[in-house]
Amino acid sequence: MELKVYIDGNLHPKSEAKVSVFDHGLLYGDGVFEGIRCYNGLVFRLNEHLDRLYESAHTIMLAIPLSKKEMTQAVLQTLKANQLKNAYIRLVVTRGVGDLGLDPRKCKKATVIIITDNIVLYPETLYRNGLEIITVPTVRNLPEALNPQIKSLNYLNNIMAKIEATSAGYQEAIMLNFQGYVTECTGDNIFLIKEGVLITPPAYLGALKGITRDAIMELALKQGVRCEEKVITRHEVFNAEEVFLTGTAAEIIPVVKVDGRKIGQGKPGRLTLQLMKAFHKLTKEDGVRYSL
Ligand code: PXG
Repeated sequence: MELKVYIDGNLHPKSEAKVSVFDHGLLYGDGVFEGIRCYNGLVFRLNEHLDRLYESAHTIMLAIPLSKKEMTQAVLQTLKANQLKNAYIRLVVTRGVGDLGLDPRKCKKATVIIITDNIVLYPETLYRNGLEIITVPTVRNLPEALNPQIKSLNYLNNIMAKIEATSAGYQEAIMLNFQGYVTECTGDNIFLIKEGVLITPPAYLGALKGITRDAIMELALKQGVRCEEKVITRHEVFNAEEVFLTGTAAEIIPVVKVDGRKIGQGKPGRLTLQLMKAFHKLTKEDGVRYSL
């Protein structure tokens, strides 16, 4: 059966799922999105993802033509139509069809797209042995210019950094802000552990407040691990006991080398492994349940 894609209330076969070339999502990256996972019939933290989507939309003055309740139903309907118990969900809301000018007032109605598909994770060996990453030259967007809290369709900042990483032979990259402070990676948040304390950069430096990031901090606190949002430089990363990345797609992935510097013992650390285990347990409990 061909995968079905939700567009504005209708389900279309993947090969026929199309939007207009006049859609400002395409012409200007004018829109917002979310990446969500579901695990064995449970949409992980769907409400939190919808809150973030609607907040992004509110900030760019984009009216989403569905209530959160209707959006939830649309997501579940699409998952059921595709008979998916485990999936990656891509929720996209664009400014809609307009003319060739920038003015968003020309776009009369937002376009709502829901894609549900099978997910491709990092290979299993990377979760066992850890990832090697580098810092790249492209600086993270300034919050005062394009706030990283807005999960907008304009991801060129991250794509530039991704290109720099992959050209150098690495899969992920640390992005610094304009002052040289560590913000996050191209599609993941970054954490380090120093003297047993879990540390992640504050979002105001220019990082997305990840849903996985929130979940990890909650799990750490529950396990009695102290948790701090702290301004850090590469020096703190190089000299951490453990480093890991978090994101919807990657979940938690250990980092064992940064810019050629070995992190800790050069293998996934004890607290990282403990949090990975706790996170996997959480994905079985926390979310919106549905049946096929
Ligand atoms: N930072 C950025 C810039 C992101 O885009 C995260 C952190 C992690 O947030 P969550 O809420 O997922 O814990 C993201 C996640 C991908 C991919 O293919 C990831 C994201 C967007 C698009 C693609 O890995 N966003």
